[in-house]
Amino acid sequence: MSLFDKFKNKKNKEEKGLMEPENMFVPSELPLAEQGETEKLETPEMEKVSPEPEKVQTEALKKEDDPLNFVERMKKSLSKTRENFTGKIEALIKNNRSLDDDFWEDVEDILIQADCGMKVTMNLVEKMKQTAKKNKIKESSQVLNIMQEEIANIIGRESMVINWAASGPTIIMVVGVNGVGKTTSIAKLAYRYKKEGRKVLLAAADTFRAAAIDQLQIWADRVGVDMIKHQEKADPGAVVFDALSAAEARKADILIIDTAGRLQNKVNLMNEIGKIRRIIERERPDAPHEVLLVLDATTGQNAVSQAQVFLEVSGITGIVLTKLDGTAKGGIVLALAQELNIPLKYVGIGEGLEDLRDFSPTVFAKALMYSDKAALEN
Ligand SMILES: Nc1nc2c(ncn2[C@@H]2O[C@H](COP(=O)(O)OP(=O)(O)O)[C@@H](O)[C@H]2O)c(=O)[nH]1
Ligand SMILES: [Mg+2]
Repeated sequence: MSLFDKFKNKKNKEEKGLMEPENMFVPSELPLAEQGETEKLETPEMEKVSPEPEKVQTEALKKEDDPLNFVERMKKSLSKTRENFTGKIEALIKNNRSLDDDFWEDVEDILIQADCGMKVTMNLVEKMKQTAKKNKIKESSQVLNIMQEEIANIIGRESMVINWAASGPTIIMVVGVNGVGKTTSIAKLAYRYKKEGRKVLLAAADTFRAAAIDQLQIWADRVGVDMIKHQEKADPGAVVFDALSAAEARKADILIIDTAGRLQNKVNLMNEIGKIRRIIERERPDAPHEVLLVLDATTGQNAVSQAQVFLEVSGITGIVLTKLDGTAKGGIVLALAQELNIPLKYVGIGEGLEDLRDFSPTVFAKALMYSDKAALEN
């Protein structure tokens, strides 16, 4: 049985409801611990995902001077995915020069392994077959070009920008489970908007641990923007309320709100996000202007399940996909585009302040599919 068939079987089981729904989510990232067991939640695993500010700052300083251009930088950060995806297709082309059924089946397996997901794989291979037929292509070596175009088509819309407020501060809420890169992405966004000449204010509404507030403060100082904070365990709603007034009073152009990603359980987490949202809506009927869901590319298909949970409750307007640099599972970009009707707005490609880029389908497809010509020759 090919890998693709196995996947199909699994998918059929899911569709028939044979799998436990909790298997679809990532329990380790949203633990269903008992209420009040806060001690238990402060696990070493949590420490592992928090950056050491010193190290991050030095890294950031180094990377700010990165001379590589956009496509080159993207190529570099996608190198693991490229190896696992385009590299394997190149190897296949070398071994199978004709576009027969075996060839397409092997392409399917490669796409599944790169976390493109079932729908994308079926869709992509079907489109490639059609194009190959239409253009009377017989040689497998031409498949890479077709694929690059089809990938850009699947991902769709080009350069989705932020929905700026017509007047007053633009309010951006940032949500996602613990460790995905919310705080780091907020720092990167703040850095970028400040560089564009906008006045940025941050709100530390992840009051779950003192360290989370400190971490955002370090970034705020580093970038040189103001931040509104309360004590650890304070009501996040109160932080947001204060931040909204401060944003008006200080004539900020943009307020970015950090939120907690780990509460006692999923219901608590969603309630807290809902509450913050309602406070924003009450104070500013036109806001929040963006609710950005941060997803970690290294979690592969789990990122899709996470997104589905958040989509149910929090009115997500865009996705920030982090850690593309650290994964061979970059096919997740395609799965997210296909499965969710939410634009991928930014991608994280490193730990430095400049390592957050506007997402462009064509640049992504180009960086992923660039062909190492030598690899195709003998
Ligand atoms: N390599 C890489 N690491 C990242 C990226 N974004 C975030 N991280 C790291 O992921 C870890 C968790 O980030 P953090 O912002 O604390 O996550 P949060 O819990 O969602 O706020 C930190 O070590 C970050 O440096 C990225 O795009 N690439
Ligand atoms: Mg955080």
